[in-house]
Amino acid sequence: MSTSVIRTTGYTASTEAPFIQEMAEITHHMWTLGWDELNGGNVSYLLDEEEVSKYINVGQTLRSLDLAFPVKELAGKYFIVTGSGKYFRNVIKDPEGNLGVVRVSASGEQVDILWGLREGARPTSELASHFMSHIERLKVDPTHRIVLHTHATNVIAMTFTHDLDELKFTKTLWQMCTECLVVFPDGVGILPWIVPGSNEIGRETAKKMQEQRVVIWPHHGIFGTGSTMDSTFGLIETVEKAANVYNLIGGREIKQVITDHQLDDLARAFGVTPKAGILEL
Ligand code: 2HA
Ligand code: ZN
Repeated sequence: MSTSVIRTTGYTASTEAPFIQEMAEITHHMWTLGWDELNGGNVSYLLDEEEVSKYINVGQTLRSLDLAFPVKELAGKYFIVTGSGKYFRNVIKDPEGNLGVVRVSASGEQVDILWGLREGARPTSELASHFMSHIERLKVDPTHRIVLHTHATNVIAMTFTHDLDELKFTKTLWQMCTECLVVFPDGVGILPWIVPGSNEIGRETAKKMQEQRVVIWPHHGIFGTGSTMDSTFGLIETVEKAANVYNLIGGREIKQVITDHQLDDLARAFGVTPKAGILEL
């Protein structure tokens, strides 16, 4: 007999679901990077009904929660999300206690919890930013699936010492490692400091997501979006790497840089269009 949970409903043991494993893997990885201390960070991942229903009984709602912000655009959509107050460190050993699969109700005013979030747990405190960002990214990219928020250490540090003008910030990141421009030609958006967990920060984050896939919250962390876990994590990892190089340089004298013309050559070679207003050619 296998030691995994055998359900009488005919569903495969749900923790075998690839989307649950991906969530467990990525949260563990980010925790080991030191980005997600305590309950820091949150992830949401848009799923297909067909994929969810292979592992979870979508006909059975465990409970429903009211949303403080209606998301009619997401009605009927399924997501796997991290839980509010839950630690990334613990997801891998207890996915069902720390993650949840939810479906947005037909009115867009509630979420139905279908799996996980055991013992009354709630979806991430940043659900407004996640859901509103999903709405905006789906408008510009139908393959969009993932919103990932993490307290990437070097990005946070850089928001203390660098000008927060997003064009200047983007240019510095592009200059730190040659391939940055290729990975995020759309640049990074930057919000002013806003109280986290609020609908306001959700709205402002989503507004920035209309133009780019990365939004930085000064002195707090970063939001990245994408169509796969690999590409979304890779995007954040690349921004964090550039911020790391910036911090390593610190106040020391810079003797040479990647010039704007070299960045332009790079963009042409890789067929990407740099965000306007940054390169001076
Ligand atoms: O507590 O990261 O922004 C989770 C967070 C809030
Ligand atoms: Zn945070």
